[in-house]
Formats: sequence, structure tokens, C-alpha cells
Amino acid sequence: MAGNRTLTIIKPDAFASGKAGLIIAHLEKAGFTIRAARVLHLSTQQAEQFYDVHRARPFFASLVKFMTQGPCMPMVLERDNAVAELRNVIGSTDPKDAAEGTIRKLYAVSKESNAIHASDSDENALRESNFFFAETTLLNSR
Ligand code: FUP
Repeated sequence: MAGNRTLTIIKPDAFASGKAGLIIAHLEKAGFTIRAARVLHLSTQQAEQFYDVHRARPFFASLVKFMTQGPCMPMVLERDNAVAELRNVIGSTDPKDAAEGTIRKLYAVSKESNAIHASDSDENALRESNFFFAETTLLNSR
């Protein structure tokens, strides 16, 4: 899947406030196709494992608490140059710094409650997709 697939999560803040539909519409308008999707409520252990790279950071405990506060919606998305294109569409981590029209500018509340996750490399896209989805649940490209 390297190159044309990436992993996104509609985070608990955006999911709880009813923004999932708007965010999916935004992603589809930006040329992404949904190849897998589910709704789940992460356990503390799952959130810690997903964000393991940030374990030593001061915001880690708060981030885990935020990600486990309610259901979220991971999806595997496909389009050309998927990782870089999705990073452009979501905008900067902190909505204060995000460009106009990006998903975080439109829907994020703060640097922590920032509405959406996107993989930052092809390697992480594969790792994160495997975290949520079995290979057999992924649709193949036509
Ligand atoms: P991003 O790739 O834009 O999601 O940002 P990072 O990988 O740097 O951070 C992962 C998540 O940690 C962010 F989405 C939100 C959270 N975070 C904070 O809560 N505080 C910070 O100072 C940095 C990140």
C-alpha cells in the first residue's frame, strides 16, 4: 500500500460533536477513497501503543486520556501521494497555525483536541493501518 494509502482517524472530539460526516465529505472532495473504516473506543493500552513514539513527551498522558474519552473513527484512505496530500488537507497540529480551509482549521478546538490524525510517512501509514485493520478487510484498488 506504500505510496497511495494512508491512515486517518477522526478523533473523539470531532466524532462526538457530529463532525464525522463533514470531515468524510471534505476528504472525498479532496480526492480520497475510503478503503476501510470502523468506529471503536480505544482502550488506554491501545492509545498508549498507537502513540508509543510520543511516550516520553510531556503531553503523552493527556493525549492518551483525550484519545480514550469516546469513540473514534479510523479509516484507510487512498489517492495518489496519499500521505503528503492528507497532511496538506488536515493542516498543522495546532489549529491556530493551520491554513485556512484545512480540516483542523475548520474543526479542531486546540492542539490536543485537533479533530483528525494523519500518518506522517508511508512506513507509519502501513504500521498504523495494520494497527486497526486486518489485511483482509482492506478493499483492493480497482
Ligand atoms: P500531528 O502529526 O500533526 O498529529 O502531530 P504530532 O505527531 O506531533 O502529535 C501527535 C498528537 O499529539 C497531536 F495530534 C496532538 C498531540 N500533541 C499535543 O497534545 N501537544 C503537543 O504539544 C503536541 C502534540
